Amino acid sequence: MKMTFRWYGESSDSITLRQIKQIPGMSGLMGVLDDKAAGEVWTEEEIKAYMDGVHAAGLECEVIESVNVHEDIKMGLPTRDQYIANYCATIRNLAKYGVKVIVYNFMPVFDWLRTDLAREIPEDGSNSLYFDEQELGNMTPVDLVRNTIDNCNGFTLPGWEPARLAELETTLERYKTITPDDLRANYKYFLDGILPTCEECGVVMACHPDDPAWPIFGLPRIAHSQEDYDKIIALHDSPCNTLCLCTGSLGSDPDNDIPAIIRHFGKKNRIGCLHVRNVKHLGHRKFREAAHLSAAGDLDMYEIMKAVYETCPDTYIRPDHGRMIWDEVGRPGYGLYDRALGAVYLNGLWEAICKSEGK
Ligand SMILES: [Mn+2]
Repeated sequence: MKMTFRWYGESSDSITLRQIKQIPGMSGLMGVLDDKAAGEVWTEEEIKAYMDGVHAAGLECEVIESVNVHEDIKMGLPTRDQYIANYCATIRNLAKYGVKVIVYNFMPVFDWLRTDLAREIPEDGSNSLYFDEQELGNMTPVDLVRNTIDNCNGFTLPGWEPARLAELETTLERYKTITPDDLRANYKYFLDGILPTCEECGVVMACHPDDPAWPIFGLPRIAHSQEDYDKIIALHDSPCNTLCLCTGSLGSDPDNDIPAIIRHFGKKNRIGCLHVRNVKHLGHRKFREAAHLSAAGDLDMYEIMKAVYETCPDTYIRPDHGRMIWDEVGRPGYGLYDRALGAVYLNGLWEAICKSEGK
């Protein structure tokens, strides 16, 4: 297992590579080129400049996140072929600089959704991302987007770029006629278009789950349960067609048994990487993000790490969204302190599991 950390790049992250390097047991990044719009080719020059900086800091970058899929691909528009060709070019360029896993999602319009980006946790005065479907009931999609952009402390969050959301109403209108099966058919077209390139370059695609793990605003969503992922894997049978198992996203639905899902896909060698974090259920479709420690939320982190150890021990893991603690100001969910605590905690569990197995 390699422990990694999400980093947005020098110009758009409050955290430095030096700080990341100082977290015990940190091997490298799950990186991203934050200024690239969905559908654009990531050029060799841009990737090289990013990688040179990462390597100079003594870190690796074998996983890249948020190579976003253009909306035209998800909607199955005729323009999709050009965007798929661009995506293949990006895969080739990333592979040249040592990338082994690309994390993406196939969620229509929105990336993750929350109704509050800084809900205070009464027990200790820290705050974290929060979702309550009842609060959402009074908001239109445009309200929610405005609310999210206004509360990001000046940072842009992945999937929430203002430019991408300019045509929000038109896009939402178009999706009204797209069923989950239509979306899956468009997904298959995308996978058929890119997976041969992945196989050729030795890169695996890892699909991030819907977050939260249920349909929102009537949009089709097809990646939030074991059953959904069985269907995704069946769309194009390739070892490069894997999932990014995000415990917090899938875990927002208490019906998802996370260790069982890890074992199911780990045994099939279909986990490309994991985001590991905890979540606290507060009622029906209502939750907040918790500290990584098992006792702080509703997921059993020991069982999660054990399932990884048993079925996909050579994977990449990163702590996921953290709380804001110790008066840190930063990108909601992506501060330094709580994610660093998460990483060392997960490394501690890993060491204990390895030693108890005599390794
Ligand atoms: Mn995640």
